[in-house]
Amino acid sequence: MKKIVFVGTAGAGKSTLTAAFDGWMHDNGHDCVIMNLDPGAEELAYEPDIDIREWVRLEEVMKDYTLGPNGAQIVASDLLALNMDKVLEPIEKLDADYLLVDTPGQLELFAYRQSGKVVIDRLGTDETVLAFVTEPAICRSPGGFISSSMLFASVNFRFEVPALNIISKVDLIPAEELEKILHWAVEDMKLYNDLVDEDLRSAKSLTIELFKALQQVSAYTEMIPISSKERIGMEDIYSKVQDIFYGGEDLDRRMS
Ligand SMILES: Nc1nc2c(ncn2[C@@H]2O[C@H](COP(=O)(O)OP(=O)(O)OP(=O)(O)O)[C@@H](O)[C@H]2O)c(=O)[nH]1
Ligand SMILES: [Mg+2]
Repeated sequence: MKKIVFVGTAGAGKSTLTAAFDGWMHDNGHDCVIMNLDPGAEELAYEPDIDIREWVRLEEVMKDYTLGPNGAQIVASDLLALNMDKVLEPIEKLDADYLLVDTPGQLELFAYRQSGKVVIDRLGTDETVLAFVTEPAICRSPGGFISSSMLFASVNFRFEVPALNIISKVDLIPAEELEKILHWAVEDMKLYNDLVDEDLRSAKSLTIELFKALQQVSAYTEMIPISSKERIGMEDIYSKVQDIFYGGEDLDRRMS
């Protein structure tokens, strides 16, 4: 079973995309199941086949450890790592080609504490692709784009599995603005010129140095524009995932 793990900044649209992509997969005859790894999720737009909340719930962690929401997020993140055996056990019984994994909003907890690393290692690095989700509110300015690219590079560095760079909620921005962002991702000199023109005051020289560092490690990579609301870009995600796992050959065609 191949795994697609949706990670990204808080509120970027990971859960909504998990639901929309699941819907698209089923409508197009592809087989997939969903795992929710967010212990704090209140309402989800999908029905998870495996749900961390059966073992760890943020509200209960707050009560049991007498913690506020932030402290409880940290404990919940560590409990997630400790409960991975139980969470992964049901996967064996699920018969599907793809597992979609929705992760908690606190990217820094998931990515930099133990939990994310344990999850990815246990899912199997050879069978896993990361779907990094950012949104226009974060990356619509050149400086914001650099920050988002840093996060993308950092998640890549941490997990060492192939990653897609997804920009969500594109229904919220005009087409020409989206074009500009997508251009930055593949033409770094365009990004550089817009960065130089941006009014960043004292942060400018730092941002330019970061731009260069990211350029050196080839962190600027093509972005996949999607809107879960309007179901745009789902096929693009699927075909990129196919490219990664099968060199572009469609699994369903391969099996038939
Ligand atoms: N316009 C628009 N809104 C979206 C889209 N995707 C998600 N949203 C909205 O963005 C908000 C956050 O979406 P979620 O899917 O909960 O984001 P998340 O990344 O799972 O959030 P956390 O798990 O809390 O970090 C919700 O209000 C969604 O309705 C989209 O494609 N278009
Ligand atoms: Mg979510």
